[in-house]
Amino acid sequence: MSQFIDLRSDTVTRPTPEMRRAMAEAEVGDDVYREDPTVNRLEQRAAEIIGKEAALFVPTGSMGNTIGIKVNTEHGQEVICDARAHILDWELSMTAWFSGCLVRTVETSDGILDWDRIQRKIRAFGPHNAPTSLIEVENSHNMAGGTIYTVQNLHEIYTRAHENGIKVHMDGARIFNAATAAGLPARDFAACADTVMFCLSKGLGAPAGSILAGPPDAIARARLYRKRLGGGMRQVGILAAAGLIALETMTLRLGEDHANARFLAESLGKLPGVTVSDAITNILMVDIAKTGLLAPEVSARLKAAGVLMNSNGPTVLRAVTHFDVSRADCERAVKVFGTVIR
Ligand code: TLP
Repeated sequence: MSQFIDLRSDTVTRPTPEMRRAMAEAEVGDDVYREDPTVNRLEQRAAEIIGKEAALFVPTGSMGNTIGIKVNTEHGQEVICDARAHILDWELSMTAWFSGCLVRTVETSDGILDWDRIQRKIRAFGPHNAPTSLIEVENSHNMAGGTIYTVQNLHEIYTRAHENGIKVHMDGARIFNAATAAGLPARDFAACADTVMFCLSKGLGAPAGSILAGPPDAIARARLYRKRLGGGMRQVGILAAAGLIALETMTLRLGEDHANARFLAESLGKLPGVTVSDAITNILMVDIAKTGLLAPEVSARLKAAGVLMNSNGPTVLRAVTHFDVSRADCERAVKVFGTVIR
Protein backbone atom coordinates (compact mmCIF):
# COMPACT_ATOMS: atom_id res chain seq x y z
CA MET A 1 0.00 0.00 0.00
CA SER A 2 3.03 2.25 -0.34
CA GLN A 3 1.43 4.47 -2.99
CA PHE A 4 -1.08 5.51 -0.32
CA ILE A 5 -0.68 7.88 2.61
CA ASP A 6 -1.52 5.28 5.19
CA LEU A 7 -3.04 6.67 8.38
CA ARG A 8 -4.98 3.49 9.23
CA SER A 9 -2.60 2.43 11.99
CA ASP A 10 1.01 2.44 13.12
CA THR A 11 0.90 -1.34 12.63
CA VAL A 12 1.57 -0.67 8.93
CA THR A 13 5.12 0.59 9.48
CA ARG A 14 7.77 -1.29 7.55
CA PRO A 15 11.17 -2.28 8.95
CA THR A 16 13.95 0.26 8.36
CA PRO A 17 17.02 -0.55 6.20
CA GLU A 18 19.05 -0.78 9.45
CA MET A 19 16.58 -3.37 10.77
CA ARG A 20 16.76 -5.39 7.57
CA ARG A 21 20.57 -5.43 7.75
CA ALA A 22 20.53 -6.47 11.40
CA MET A 23 17.98 -9.19 10.59
CA ALA A 24 20.16 -10.58 7.79
CA GLU A 25 23.18 -10.69 10.08
CA ALA A 26 21.47 -11.83 13.30
CA GLU A 27 23.09 -14.58 15.31
CA VAL A 28 20.40 -17.18 15.94
CA GLY A 29 19.68 -20.44 17.77
CA ASP A 30 16.65 -22.41 18.92
CA ASP A 31 14.74 -20.08 21.21
CA VAL A 32 12.56 -22.85 22.66
CA TYR A 33 15.84 -24.21 24.09
CA ARG A 34 16.65 -20.58 25.00
CA GLU A 35 19.66 -20.79 22.70
CA ASP A 36 18.98 -17.77 20.53
CA PRO A 37 21.53 -15.16 21.63
CA THR A 38 19.71 -12.29 19.92
CA VAL A 39 16.39 -13.11 21.61
CA ASN A 40 18.19 -13.47 24.94
CA ARG A 41 19.77 -10.06 24.45
CA LEU A 42 16.45 -8.50 23.50
CA GLU A 43 14.69 -9.94 26.54
CA GLN A 44 17.46 -8.71 28.81
CA ARG A 45 17.48 -5.18 27.32
CA ALA A 46 13.70 -5.03 27.34
CA ALA A 47 13.63 -5.93 31.04
CA GLU A 48 16.28 -3.31 31.84
CA ILE A 49 14.60 -0.56 29.85
CA ILE A 50 11.13 -1.23 31.24
CA GLY A 51 12.47 -1.74 34.78
CA LYS A 52 11.26 -5.31 35.37
CA GLU A 53 13.25 -8.35 36.43
CA ALA A 54 12.30 -10.54 33.48
CA ALA A 55 10.89 -10.26 29.97
CA LEU A 56 9.56 -12.61 27.32
CA PHE A 57 9.52 -12.09 23.55
CA VAL A 58 6.07 -12.91 22.15
CA PRO A 59 4.89 -12.79 18.53
CA THR A 60 2.08 -10.28 19.07
CA GLY A 61 0.64 -7.79 21.49
CA SER A 62 -2.52 -9.85 21.69
CA MET A 63 -0.56 -12.89 22.86
CA GLY A 64 1.31 -10.73 25.37
CA ASN A 65 -1.95 -9.46 26.85
CA THR A 66 -3.53 -12.93 26.82
CA ILE A 67 -0.61 -14.38 28.77
CA GLY A 68 -0.31 -11.31 31.00
CA ILE A 69 -3.91 -11.77 32.07
CA LYS A 70 -3.46 -15.52 32.49
CA VAL A 71 -0.49 -15.27 34.86
CA ASN A 72 -2.34 -12.82 37.12
CA THR A 73 -5.66 -14.65 37.38
CA GLU A 74 -7.43 -17.95 37.98
CA HIS A 75 -10.50 -19.27 36.21
CA GLY A 76 -13.73 -17.84 37.56
CA GLN A 77 -12.35 -14.46 38.59
CA GLU A 78 -13.07 -10.96 37.32
CA VAL A 79 -10.88 -8.50 35.45
CA ILE A 80 -11.70 -4.80 35.55
CA CYS A 81 -10.90 -2.65 32.52
CA ASP A 82 -12.12 0.38 30.65
CA ALA A 83 -15.20 -0.21 28.47
CA ARG A 84 -13.27 0.42 25.23
CA ALA A 85 -10.19 -1.63 26.16
CA HIS A 86 -8.33 -3.42 23.40
CA ILE A 87 -8.48 -6.66 25.41
CA LEU A 88 -12.28 -6.43 25.41
CA ASP A 89 -13.08 -5.35 21.86
CA TRP A 90 -10.19 -6.55 19.69
CA GLU A 91 -8.73 -9.72 21.15
CA LEU A 92 -11.48 -12.24 20.44
CA SER A 93 -12.56 -12.65 24.07
CA MET A 94 -9.28 -14.28 25.06
CA THR A 95 -9.79 -13.18 28.68
CA ALA A 96 -12.81 -15.49 28.72
CA TRP A 97 -11.51 -18.16 26.37
CA PHE A 98 -8.02 -18.65 27.76
CA SER A 99 -8.14 -17.29 31.31
CA GLY A 100 -11.78 -18.16 32.07
CA CYS A 101 -12.37 -14.73 33.58
CA LEU A 102 -15.21 -12.28 33.27
CA VAL A 103 -14.43 -8.75 32.16
CA ARG A 104 -16.14 -6.05 34.21
CA THR A 105 -15.99 -2.69 32.50
CA VAL A 106 -15.79 0.90 33.69
CA GLU A 107 -17.27 3.58 31.41
CA THR A 108 -14.91 6.51 30.87
CA SER A 109 -14.87 9.47 28.50
CA ASP A 110 -11.12 9.21 27.89
CA GLY A 111 -10.20 5.57 28.45
CA ILE A 112 -8.40 6.44 31.66
CA LEU A 113 -9.43 4.64 34.86
CA ASP A 114 -9.09 6.02 38.37
CA TRP A 115 -9.32 4.33 41.74
CA ASP A 116 -12.63 5.93 42.62
CA ARG A 117 -14.40 4.38 39.63
CA ILE A 118 -12.51 1.11 39.88
CA GLN A 119 -13.40 0.47 43.50
CA ARG A 120 -17.11 0.62 42.75
CA LYS A 121 -16.63 -2.35 40.42
CA ILE A 122 -14.65 -4.54 42.81
CA ARG A 123 -16.71 -7.51 43.95
CA ALA A 124 -16.97 -7.71 47.72
CA PHE A 125 -16.02 -11.03 49.30
CA GLY A 126 -19.13 -13.18 49.60
CA PRO A 127 -20.86 -16.37 48.55
CA HIS A 128 -22.36 -14.89 45.37
CA ASN A 129 -19.39 -12.96 44.05
CA ALA A 130 -16.51 -13.98 41.82
CA PRO A 131 -13.37 -12.34 43.18
CA THR A 132 -11.81 -9.43 41.31
CA SER A 133 -8.22 -10.43 40.70
CA LEU A 134 -6.90 -8.01 38.10
CA ILE A 135 -7.15 -4.45 36.86
CA GLU A 136 -6.12 -3.89 33.26
CA VAL A 137 -5.00 -0.43 32.15
CA GLU A 138 -4.25 0.60 28.57
CA ASN A 139 -1.52 3.23 28.20
CA SER A 140 -1.72 4.90 25.74
CA HIS A 141 -5.40 4.18 25.15
CA ASN A 142 -6.04 3.30 21.55
CA MET A 143 -9.76 3.80 20.99
CA ALA A 144 -10.00 6.83 23.26
CA GLY A 145 -7.56 8.60 20.90
CA GLY A 146 -4.08 7.96 22.29
CA THR A 147 -4.82 9.27 25.78
CA ILE A 148 -2.34 8.64 28.57
CA TYR A 149 -2.29 8.06 32.32
CA THR A 150 -0.46 10.24 34.79
CA VAL A 151 2.05 8.35 36.92
CA GLN A 152 0.27 9.66 40.04
CA ASN A 153 -3.03 8.15 38.94
CA LEU A 154 -1.42 4.84 38.03
CA HIS A 155 0.50 4.78 41.28
CA GLU A 156 -2.71 5.21 43.25
CA ILE A 157 -4.45 2.45 41.26
CA TYR A 158 -1.48 0.12 41.78
CA THR A 159 -1.09 0.80 45.51
CA ARG A 160 -4.79 0.56 46.30
CA ALA A 161 -5.17 -2.54 44.11
CA HIS A 162 -2.40 -4.28 46.02
CA GLU A 163 -3.96 -3.31 49.37
CA ASN A 164 -7.00 -5.19 48.09
CA GLY A 165 -5.05 -8.23 46.88
CA ILE A 166 -5.56 -7.27 43.23
CA LYS A 167 -2.87 -7.24 40.52
CA VAL A 168 -2.43 -4.76 37.67
CA HIS A 169 -1.60 -5.59 34.05
CA MET A 170 -0.69 -2.80 31.66
CA ASP A 171 -1.46 -3.03 27.96
CA GLY A 172 1.41 -0.74 27.03
CA ALA A 173 1.29 -1.57 23.32
CA ARG A 174 2.29 2.09 22.86
CA ILE A 175 3.93 2.74 26.24
CA PHE A 176 6.82 4.56 24.55
CA ASN A 177 4.36 6.97 22.94
CA ALA A 178 2.87 7.58 26.38
CA ALA A 179 6.34 8.07 27.87
CA THR A 180 7.35 10.47 25.10
CA ALA A 181 4.22 12.55 25.60
CA ALA A 182 4.71 12.62 29.38
CA GLY A 183 8.43 13.34 29.09
CA LEU A 184 9.17 10.38 31.37
CA PRO A 185 10.98 7.06 31.01
CA ALA A 186 8.56 4.23 30.20
CA ARG A 187 9.74 2.43 33.33
CA ASP A 188 7.97 5.06 35.47
CA PHE A 189 4.66 3.84 34.08
CA ALA A 190 5.68 0.18 34.16
CA ALA A 191 6.57 0.48 37.85
CA CYS A 192 2.83 0.86 38.50
CA ALA A 193 1.92 -2.56 37.06
CA ASP A 194 2.76 -6.16 37.95
CA THR A 195 3.07 -7.13 34.30
CA VAL A 196 3.38 -4.94 31.25
CA MET A 197 3.07 -5.74 27.57
CA PHE A 198 4.54 -3.46 24.92
CA CYS A 199 4.87 -3.76 21.15
CA LEU A 200 8.07 -3.55 19.13
CA SER A 201 6.04 -3.42 15.95
CA LYS A 202 3.52 -0.56 15.58
CA GLY A 203 5.23 2.84 15.91
CA LEU A 204 8.64 1.32 16.68
CA GLY A 205 8.75 -0.27 13.23
CA ALA A 206 9.82 -3.87 13.92
CA PRO A 207 8.07 -6.29 11.53
CA ALA A 208 6.66 -8.31 14.44
CA GLY A 209 7.04 -8.93 18.13
CA SER A 210 6.05 -7.71 21.55
CA ILE A 211 7.41 -8.05 25.06
CA LEU A 212 5.73 -9.22 28.24
CA ALA A 213 7.69 -8.11 31.30
CA GLY A 214 7.25 -8.76 35.00
CA PRO A 215 8.57 -10.76 37.95
CA PRO A 216 10.69 -13.86 37.13
CA ASP A 217 8.14 -16.39 38.44
CA ALA A 218 5.35 -14.87 36.35
CA ILE A 219 7.55 -14.73 33.25
CA ALA A 220 8.65 -18.37 33.76
CA ARG A 221 4.98 -19.39 33.73
CA ALA A 222 4.37 -17.04 30.80
CA ARG A 223 6.99 -18.96 28.80
CA LEU A 224 4.92 -22.14 29.16
CA TYR A 225 1.70 -20.39 28.19
CA ARG A 226 3.44 -18.94 25.14
CA LYS A 227 4.34 -22.50 24.08
CA ARG A 228 0.77 -23.65 24.72
CA LEU A 229 -0.52 -20.93 22.45
CA GLY A 230 1.85 -21.98 19.69
CA GLY A 231 4.16 -19.03 20.26
CA GLY A 232 7.36 -20.99 20.95
CA MET A 233 9.44 -19.85 18.00
CA ARG A 234 12.80 -21.19 16.89
CA GLN A 235 15.48 -19.09 15.09
CA VAL A 236 13.55 -15.97 15.93
CA GLY A 237 16.62 -13.86 16.57
CA ILE A 238 15.91 -12.71 13.01
CA LEU A 239 12.93 -10.80 14.42
CA ALA A 240 14.54 -9.94 17.75
CA ALA A 241 17.36 -8.17 15.87
CA ALA A 242 14.82 -5.72 14.49
CA GLY A 243 13.21 -5.54 17.94
CA LEU A 244 16.48 -4.40 19.50
CA ILE A 245 16.71 -1.51 17.05
CA ALA A 246 13.06 -0.69 17.70
CA LEU A 247 13.78 -0.52 21.41
CA GLU A 248 17.10 1.29 21.35
CA THR A 249 16.59 3.85 18.60
CA MET A 250 13.03 4.03 17.30
CA THR A 251 11.70 4.98 20.74
CA LEU A 252 13.70 8.21 20.48
CA ARG A 253 11.87 9.58 17.43
CA LEU A 254 8.22 9.22 18.46
CA GLY A 255 8.00 12.97 19.17
CA GLU A 256 7.97 13.53 15.39
CA ASP A 257 4.84 11.40 15.04
CA HIS A 258 3.20 13.32 17.87
CA ALA A 259 4.06 16.64 16.20
CA ASN A 260 2.51 15.34 12.97
CA ALA A 261 -0.61 14.31 14.91
CA ARG A 262 -0.83 17.83 16.38
CA PHE A 263 -0.52 19.28 12.88
CA LEU A 264 -3.27 16.97 11.59
CA ALA A 265 -5.55 17.74 14.54
CA GLU A 266 -5.18 21.48 14.06
CA SER A 267 -5.58 21.42 10.30
CA LEU A 268 -8.43 18.90 10.07
CA GLY A 269 -10.14 20.66 12.97
CA LYS A 270 -10.38 23.82 10.86
CA LEU A 271 -12.42 22.07 8.17
CA PRO A 272 -16.17 22.78 8.35
CA GLY A 273 -18.10 20.19 10.37
CA VAL A 274 -14.96 18.33 11.51
CA THR A 275 -14.05 17.91 15.18
CA VAL A 276 -10.80 16.23 16.17
CA SER A 277 -9.78 14.75 19.51
CA ASP A 278 -6.84 16.35 21.35
CA ALA A 279 -3.50 15.29 19.90
CA ILE A 280 -1.86 13.73 22.94
CA THR A 281 0.19 11.02 21.25
CA ASN A 282 -0.11 9.63 17.70
CA ILE A 283 -3.79 8.62 17.53
CA LEU A 284 -6.63 10.95 16.57
CA MET A 285 -10.37 10.45 16.41
CA VAL A 286 -11.84 12.57 13.62
CA ASP A 287 -15.56 13.20 14.06
CA ILE A 288 -17.41 14.19 10.90
CA ALA A 289 -20.98 14.02 12.26
CA LYS A 290 -21.63 17.69 11.50
CA THR A 291 -20.72 17.28 7.83
CA GLY A 292 -23.77 15.05 7.43
CA LEU A 293 -21.55 12.35 5.91
CA LEU A 294 -20.88 8.83 7.14
CA ALA A 295 -17.41 7.62 8.05
CA PRO A 296 -17.32 4.49 5.83
CA GLU A 297 -18.29 6.63 2.84
CA VAL A 298 -15.60 9.22 3.64
CA SER A 299 -13.07 6.43 4.20
CA ALA A 300 -13.86 5.00 0.74
CA ARG A 301 -13.61 8.42 -0.94
CA LEU A 302 -10.32 9.14 0.82
CA LYS A 303 -8.97 5.82 -0.40
CA ALA A 304 -9.92 6.63 -3.96
CA ALA A 305 -7.88 9.84 -3.56
CA GLY A 306 -4.84 8.03 -2.09
CA VAL A 307 -5.37 8.47 1.66
CA LEU A 308 -6.14 5.56 3.97
CA MET A 309 -8.09 6.20 7.17
CA ASN A 310 -10.36 3.60 8.75
CA SER A 311 -13.79 4.41 10.05
CA ASN A 312 -14.20 3.81 13.73
CA GLY A 313 -17.93 4.18 14.19
CA PRO A 314 -20.68 5.66 12.01
CA THR A 315 -19.28 9.20 11.99
CA VAL A 316 -15.74 8.83 13.33
CA LEU A 317 -12.49 8.04 11.53
CA ARG A 318 -9.22 7.13 13.22
CA ALA A 319 -5.97 8.72 12.02
CA VAL A 320 -2.68 7.33 13.29
CA THR A 321 0.69 8.93 12.58
CA HIS A 322 3.91 6.91 12.36
CA PHE A 323 7.35 6.99 10.82
CA ASP A 324 6.16 5.98 7.34
CA VAL A 325 4.07 9.17 7.20
CA SER A 326 5.94 12.46 6.75
CA ARG A 327 4.80 16.03 7.41
CA ALA A 328 4.38 16.49 3.65
CA ASP A 329 2.12 13.39 3.61
CA CYS A 330 0.06 14.92 6.43
CA GLU A 331 -0.28 18.20 4.52
CA ARG A 332 -1.46 16.27 1.48
CA ALA A 333 -3.88 14.21 3.58
CA VAL A 334 -5.48 17.40 4.95
CA LYS A 335 -5.99 18.76 1.42
CA VAL A 336 -7.54 15.49 0.26
CA PHE A 337 -9.76 15.33 3.35
CA GLY A 338 -10.99 18.88 2.67
CA THR A 339 -11.86 18.00 -0.92
CA VAL A 340 -13.57 14.76 0.02
CA ILE A 341 -15.92 16.27 2.62
CA ARG A 342 -16.83 19.12 0.29
N1 TLP B 1 -4.12 -2.50 17.74
C1 TLP B 1 -4.47 -2.51 16.35
C2 TLP B 1 -5.85 -3.13 16.12
O1 TLP B 1 -5.92 -4.36 16.75
C3 TLP B 1 -6.98 -2.28 16.59
C4 TLP B 1 -4.40 -1.10 15.81
O2 TLP B 1 -4.43 -0.95 14.58
O3 TLP B 1 -4.31 -0.15 16.60
N2 TLP B 1 -3.09 -3.44 22.56
C5 TLP B 1 -3.37 -2.30 21.92
C6 TLP B 1 -3.65 -1.08 22.71
C7 TLP B 1 -3.40 -2.26 20.52
O4 TLP B 1 -3.69 -1.12 19.91
C8 TLP B 1 -3.13 -3.43 19.79
C9 TLP B 1 -3.22 -3.47 18.29
C10 TLP B 1 -2.84 -4.61 20.51
C11 TLP B 1 -2.84 -4.58 21.90
C12 TLP B 1 -2.58 -5.94 19.84
O5 TLP B 1 -1.37 -6.00 19.18
P1 TLP B 1 -1.14 -7.09 18.01
O6 TLP B 1 -1.80 -6.53 16.80
O7 TLP B 1 0.34 -7.17 17.90
O8 TLP B 1 -1.75 -8.37 18.46
